[in-house]
Amino acid sequence: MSAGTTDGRRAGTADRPRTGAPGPRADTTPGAARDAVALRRLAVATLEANWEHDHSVPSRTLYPHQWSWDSAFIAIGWSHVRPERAWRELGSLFRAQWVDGRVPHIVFNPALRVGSYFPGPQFWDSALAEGAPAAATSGLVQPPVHAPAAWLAYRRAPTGAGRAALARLYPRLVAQQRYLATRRDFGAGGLACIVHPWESGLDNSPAWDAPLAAVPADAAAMRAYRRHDTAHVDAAHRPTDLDYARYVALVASYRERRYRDEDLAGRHPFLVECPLLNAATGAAEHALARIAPLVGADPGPHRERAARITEALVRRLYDPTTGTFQPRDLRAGRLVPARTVLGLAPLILPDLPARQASALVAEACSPRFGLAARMDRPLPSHDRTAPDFEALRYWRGPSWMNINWWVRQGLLSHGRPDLAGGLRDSMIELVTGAGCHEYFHPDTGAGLGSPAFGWTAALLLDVLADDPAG
Ligand code: 9WN
Repeated sequence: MSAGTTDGRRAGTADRPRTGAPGPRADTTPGAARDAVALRRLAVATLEANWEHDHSVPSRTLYPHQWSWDSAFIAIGWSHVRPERAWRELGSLFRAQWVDGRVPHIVFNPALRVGSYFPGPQFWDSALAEGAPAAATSGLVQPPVHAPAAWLAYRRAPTGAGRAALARLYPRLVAQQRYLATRRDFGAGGLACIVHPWESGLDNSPAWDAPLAAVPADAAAMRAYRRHDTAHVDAAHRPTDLDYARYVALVASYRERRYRDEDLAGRHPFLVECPLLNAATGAAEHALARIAPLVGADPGPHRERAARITEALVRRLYDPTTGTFQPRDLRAGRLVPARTVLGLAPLILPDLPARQASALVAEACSPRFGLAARMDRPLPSHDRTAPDFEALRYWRGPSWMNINWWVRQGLLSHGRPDLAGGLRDSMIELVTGAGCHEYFHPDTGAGLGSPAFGWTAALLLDVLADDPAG
């Protein structure tokens, strides 16, 4: 495998060509990806092309900075081909950690021109916050999938350098957990709240429609801004202007308080306990319990916290009448009724009680999501039978590799290799047909959003390597 050409340089300057095309053309044409070798080559070429000095961009066109949970998924991919990059990826992200422990969801590359992403660093103005790093960042978080990623990367490449990287990361991963457990538990029930849909990673999921409806905003407010996303992708495949007006209003509300979490409870218009973010927090404690002995720390407290998070998830977010997990809208004081793929996320927890685990498998196998040992397409992001299911619009229906990878991990840890196998085959088939797209049409498998997308490539490498027949 060739060494990356951008190593050691701050590429991505204003005059850099901004195409999404990675590497040599023959390697990146979906039609060439006929078998596992070609697919692997496609994935590696995509990762190489998105590498930027000390991190990976999710996409050269749509997302040219560093994103938090993208970097975690991408590190898993790097661990298969260039483990040192997995550690650099996580290391660069955690260098932007705030003093309070939050890991910002975007770390901006100062070399890029103004307007390369909306909302950019000027809009976030992280410098006004106490304890923000020197680098410009957003003030929000994303699901903390970094400890599981670090553990998987180390397990894949258990070298001395990997162990040293784990030792450096460990206190930072612990601080991230502490931030979520202490500053974000607005419901005082043992779960962290998201204060913006972007924090869930599933931005315009129908799960957020009800809580977002309480955020006063007008689509016309977007006339004051220039959206960057719709210059690259069909607007019909993206969140609406009204969604964006609300996103912007929520950031403004948080920014006005200099991103301080104190007193947010009574004032901020969006406070929701998300099943995915909290499942990630629980999975992170499980991963930290595996990492702790390697770095001379005690795994006991991590196991205890993991058990408490699982218990809180079941107590606060599991709905026995629907048999799935649903977000809790703290301001409205109720569970959100939409049955989205977010509800399946707690399956990742190995200590999820058998009752809830079987309910989630049944939910995943229902016509809403279509999981089976032989299946044509991976799970969609929303209930296929719901009236607001939209096959083309972002997190309201399309299939995504990271969510399917997540569900597959859960199926493996709950003793369902048959279903995990069906899911794996359908994921590989999807990328074979369409290339490393950001998301996919849930029926036709057509590639949507950005081409050459980082976590699609990374997680493809992971499922390819995990060959049950090999
Ligand atoms: C806002 C980078 C990110 C992902 C999110 C995905 C999308 C950003 C956007 O892209 O969100 O954070 O501009 O739409 O929803 O999951 O991390 O890939």
